[in-house]
Amino acid sequence: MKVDSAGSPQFVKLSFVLIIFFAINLMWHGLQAREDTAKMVVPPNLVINVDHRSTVSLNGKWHVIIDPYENGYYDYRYLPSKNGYFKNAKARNKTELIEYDFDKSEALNVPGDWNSQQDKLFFYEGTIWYKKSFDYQRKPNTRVFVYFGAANYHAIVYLNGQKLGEHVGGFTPFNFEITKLVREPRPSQEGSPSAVSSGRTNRVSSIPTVHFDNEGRGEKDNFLIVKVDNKRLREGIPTVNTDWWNYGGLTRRVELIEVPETFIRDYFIQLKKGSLKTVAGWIQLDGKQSSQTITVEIPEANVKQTFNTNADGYVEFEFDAELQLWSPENPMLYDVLIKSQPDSLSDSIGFRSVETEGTKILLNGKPIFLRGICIHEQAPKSKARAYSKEHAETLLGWAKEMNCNFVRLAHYPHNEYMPRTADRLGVLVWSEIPVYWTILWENESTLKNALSQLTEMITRDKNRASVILWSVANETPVGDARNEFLKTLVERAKSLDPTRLITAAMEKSYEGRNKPVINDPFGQYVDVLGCNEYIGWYEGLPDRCDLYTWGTIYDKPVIISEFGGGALGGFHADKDTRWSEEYQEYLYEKQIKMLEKVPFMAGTSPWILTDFMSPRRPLPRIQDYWNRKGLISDKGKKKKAFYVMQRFYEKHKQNEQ
Ligand code: GCB
Repeated sequence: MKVDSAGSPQFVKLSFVLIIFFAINLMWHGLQAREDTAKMVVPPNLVINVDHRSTVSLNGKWHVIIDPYENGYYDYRYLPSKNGYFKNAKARNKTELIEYDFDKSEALNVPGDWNSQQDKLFFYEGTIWYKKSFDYQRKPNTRVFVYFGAANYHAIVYLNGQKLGEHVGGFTPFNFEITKLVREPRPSQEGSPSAVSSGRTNRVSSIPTVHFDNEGRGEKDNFLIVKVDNKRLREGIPTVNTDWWNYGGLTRRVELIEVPETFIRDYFIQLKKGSLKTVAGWIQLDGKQSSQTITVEIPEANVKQTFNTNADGYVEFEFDAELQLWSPENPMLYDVLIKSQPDSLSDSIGFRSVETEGTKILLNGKPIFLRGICIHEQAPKSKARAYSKEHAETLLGWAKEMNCNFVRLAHYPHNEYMPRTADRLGVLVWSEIPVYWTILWENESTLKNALSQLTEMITRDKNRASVILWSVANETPVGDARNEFLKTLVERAKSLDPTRLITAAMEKSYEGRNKPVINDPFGQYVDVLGCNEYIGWYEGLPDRCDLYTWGTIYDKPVIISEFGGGALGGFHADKDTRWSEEYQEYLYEKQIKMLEKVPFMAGTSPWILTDFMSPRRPLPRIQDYWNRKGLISDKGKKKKAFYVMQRFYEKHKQNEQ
C-alpha cells in the first residue's frame, strides 16, 4: 500500500502529538493508580460507637454482579474506566449498548459473606459489585455518613456514580461523609418518594422496566455501589497464606449515621494507667463549633465534669471518681454521657486496670489467671462468617460454659458485637490484627496497611473494658525486618492506647531436646508473651508432653496462646487414633499436666472453640475443608476435650476464690 503522507512533516507532527498524548495519558493513569494505593491504607476519620447513634440501616438484599475479570472497573487496555459499573447505567433507548444491569442481577444478603450464600461462590476470590438503592430525607442541620462494619478485602465505594473513597483491610470499619452528595426527594415526590417508582420493579427476573431520569435516579433517589475484591495479595495483611476461609463481601452491617453539624466523633474514657480511681481521656469533636464547653457525666457515680475543647475540637481531661471496678465476676458497666453543642452521646463503659508484675498479669491490682479459648469469626453451626449479636452471644456463651474468663479473638478484629457482648458478660479479650505468618516485612505499603488496620481496631474498641490485650502478630518468622516492622506496630499501639497490654503470639525454640524455651527476640518489645505450641499434634504424640520442662528468658507473663489437635465430632476410637474425640481428649489431658508446671504461665487459650472452615484442610470425610481442632463441632456439639478444659478451669476458679 502506498502511503503518501508517511514521512511528511504533518505526519511526523501528528505522530509526535499522539505519542505525547498517550504518554501523558499513561503517566496520568499510572500516577493515579500509585496515588490510589497510597491513599487506600490511610484510615478515614472513623465515627465510633455506632450503636448509640441515630442510624438508618442499609442491611438486607443488595443486587450484585460477579466480576472475576473486573470488567466493571478496567477498560480493555486495563486502565480504570470512566464508565464502570459504578455508573449504574441503563440503556436510554433501544440501540444503546450497556452490558450489565444491577436491577436484573441476583441479590445477596448484607451483612454476610458471599461464599456461604451461593454454591458457585464457595471458593470465589475476586470482585463482586454490590448495589443498594435508597431514599433519604436529611433532617435539618445534620450530617450523614455511610458506615461499613467491614468489607473483605478491598472496597471502593461510590454514591450516585461518584467515588467516595476506598478502604483496604477486611476486618475493620470505615465511613465516608455523604452530606453533600446524598439526594433528597424532589419536591413533587415529598411525602411519597415511592410515587415515581410505581410500575417500576427491581425484581431479579423481571423484564427491564426500571427507568432512570437524567440524574440517574431510578426506583429510589440514591444508589450506593461498592466494588468488593477479596483477592489474596502477597503484599496484603493478611498475605496469601492463612488457615481460615477468605470470606468475601460486605460481611458486616452497613448504615447511614446521622449526626448534628458539630458532633462527638471519637473519645477515650478509661482509668488512667496505674490508677483505680482517676479517669483520663480525651474527646474529639467534628464540625464548625469546635471550641465549646462539653460535659462528661456518669450519673451512677455522681460524676459531672465540664471541659473546654480547643480550636481543633479536642480536649484531654482527667478526674477522680468512686467507681465499682469492672471484672469478670462483676462486669459493671456505667452509662457515660457526653454532652456538647448540639450533640450528645452515651456509651456503656466499664472501668478496670490491667498491668503486669514480673510474670503475673494484674487485673485491678490482683493477679489473674486467664482461663481462655481462641475463637475464629465462624458463625455457630454454619459455613458462614459470624456478624451478629446472636452469634456473639452463642460463641461467648459457650466460652463461659467452659468456665472461661478470657477469649483470644483470632486472627483479626472481630465484629463489634463481640467486644460489646464480652463487656456485658464479663469476658476478657485479646484482640489482634491479621499480621499472620509470612508478611512482606520490607514492603512500605504493607507496613502502612498493618498500621491502619491496627489504628482502626484500637479506635473502634478502645473504650471496651473487656479488651485487655492488643496483639500485633501471630507466628511470624524471627528476623530483623520482622522485628522492626512489629516494633513499629507496638509503638503505634502504645501511642494510641497507653492503658492496655501489648502482646503477640510467638513460637518457642529448644534448649536441648526436652526444654522448650521462650526466647523470641521480639519478646523484648511486648508486655505479655503469647506462645503457640502443638506438642502432641504436629510435634510427636501427646505423651511427649511428659518429657518437657519449659523455660523463658523474659521476666514477663506468658499466655500459651494456642495448643490443641483435631477431632471429628462424633468419631470415637482409642486415644491413639488420630481424629477421634479420644485422641483430642488425651492430648488435652497431657497438655494440661505439662502446662500446670510452667511457673511463668499467666493463662491459656487453646486452639479453638469451634471447628472453622479452611481451604488448607481438604481431607475427605474428616476435614472436608474444616479445621477440626474445635472443642465444639461444626454442628454445635461439644467434643470430649471440651469437658477436660471445663474441669481444668473449674479447678482454677475454685483455687482463685
Ligand atoms: C497455628 C495457627 C492457626 C492455625 C493452627 C492450626 O499455629 O496460629 O491459625 O489454624 O495453627 O490448626 O494448625
